[in-house]
Amino acid sequence: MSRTLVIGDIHGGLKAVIQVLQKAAIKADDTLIFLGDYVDGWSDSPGVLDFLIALSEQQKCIFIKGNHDELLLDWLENRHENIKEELWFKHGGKATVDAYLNISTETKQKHITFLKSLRNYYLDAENRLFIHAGFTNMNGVSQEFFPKLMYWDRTLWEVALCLDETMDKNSPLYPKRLKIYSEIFIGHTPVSKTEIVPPLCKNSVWNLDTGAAFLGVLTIMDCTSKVFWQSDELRELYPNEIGRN
Ligand SMILES: [Mn+2]
Repeated sequence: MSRTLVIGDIHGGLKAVIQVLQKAAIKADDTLIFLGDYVDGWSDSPGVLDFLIALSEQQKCIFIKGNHDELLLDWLENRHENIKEELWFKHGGKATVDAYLNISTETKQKHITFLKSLRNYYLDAENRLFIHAGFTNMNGVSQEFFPKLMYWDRTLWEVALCLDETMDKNSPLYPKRLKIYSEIFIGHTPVSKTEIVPPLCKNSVWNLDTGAAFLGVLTIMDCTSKVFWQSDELRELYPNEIGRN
């Protein structure tokens, strides 16, 4: 039977993506939904993009946009002069800039095309929402007034985390944002930056960012059965690097 699998924030960790797809024994009829933040952190950001582009030619892949993916697109297109002063440079961008030193113009153009094709969110037939960070509009993503929040927001996860799980859904105090979709799958805000943890579900919001950019691992999960597989620690896969630590 074909599956739908969701993958958390990769952050340049190509070896980890290859590993989790193998562990999950991906088949050609599986649908893969990537939650964004493909780049910045470990040294393989261009390699991750090449890998994802090639993979999408073999099977159905849905690529969501992360904030780091937009930051890279901006850099690739606009070539900032004082890049070292930017916050992006300090938050994983330096490894990306270094990695692009040896990448051809043709490949960069391919990556620009890919980064421009990323979608802000994906809603499936079962009313499950896949989005990098969150949204703020109480009527859902189609009404979001500030689209960038779909890959920058942290309030959706904060609300899901702090909400008492015993609260009655019919209570007037129950957050409207958590009643629109059957489930929401996000990345962006690591469940942990310091240890290996499973993906975390709070009030039907699944957070798949298990800290691959930091001291954690990369996670892939079957959206229906909730069975998941994780990579080795990224600091072991890239022993001579620091990632975003
Ligand atoms: Mn992010």
